[in-house]
Amino acid sequence: METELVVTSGRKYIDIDAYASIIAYRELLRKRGYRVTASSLSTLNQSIPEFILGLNYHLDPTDTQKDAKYIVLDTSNPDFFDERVTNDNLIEVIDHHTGFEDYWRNYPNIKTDIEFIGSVCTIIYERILASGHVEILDTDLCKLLVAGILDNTLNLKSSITTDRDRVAYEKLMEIGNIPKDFYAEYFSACESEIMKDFAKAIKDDIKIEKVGVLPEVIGQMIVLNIDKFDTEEMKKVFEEYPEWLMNVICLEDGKSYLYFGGEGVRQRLETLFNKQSDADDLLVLDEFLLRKQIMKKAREASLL
Ligand SMILES: [Mn+2]
Repeated sequence: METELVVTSGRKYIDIDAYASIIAYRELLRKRGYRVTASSLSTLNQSIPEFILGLNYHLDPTDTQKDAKYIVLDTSNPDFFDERVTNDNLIEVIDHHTGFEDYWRNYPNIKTDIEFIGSVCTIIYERILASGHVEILDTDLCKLLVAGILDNTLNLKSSITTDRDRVAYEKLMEIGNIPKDFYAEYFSACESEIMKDFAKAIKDDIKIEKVGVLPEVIGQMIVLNIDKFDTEEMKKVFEEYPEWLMNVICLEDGKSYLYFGGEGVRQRLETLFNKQSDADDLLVLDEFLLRKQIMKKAREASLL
């Protein structure tokens, strides 16, 4: 039997960029004649609200062939790959988180495409375009990719947003004939999803990775308005960790609210950002940064 290709992503939790891009890449590879599925052993986080799950595209079951070959999207750190992936069954990595480019140079048989761009969905859109299969982009597939771009670029307002992301967004909106206010529908659906179980929403998007002076445990949440953010409830989630950081990105005022706990964390963050903290447990950045940007900054600072 023909080898099965499995498109998958990270371990533990995946977000809309991963969810949408693995589904869209499956559609492209299927169109090109491959036997391919898209699946994940991980929990879908709150960036994937119910109406997204109700679209016409879904993940496949995870019981894949024993000799299946894997393609990983939206992460390039091998410690955080879906648990079925090994360096022996892996054939391709497409990501927009930096840090592991050198590592993958040691594996010339594994194709890698790691670019610091707003969203992996943008890369997949470009591949669909380049392969000449734009016809697979129906409204629901466009909505998926647009949601991934909106989420990962913070409504195209984050400084990591590239012109490629903007073009992909505009083209997908046009091809899918998607109403202009789709971003509002998407972000308010995510907010409702968060409010259903606030603590769980935080837990479902915690990254544990030691980078530079940052605490090892880093959470992230995107909110429309900071007033709705319950700091007491949040602190309970981090109680079990000796040190932690929570990046609350507020779309309305364009700021990152960095809450933190643990000895010495305040000073380390003040040094890293060259900015006084606003309280014992809070440092506010004048423009929002995504967690991956904060980690990139810390990684670069540690190399100086
Ligand atoms: Mn992403």
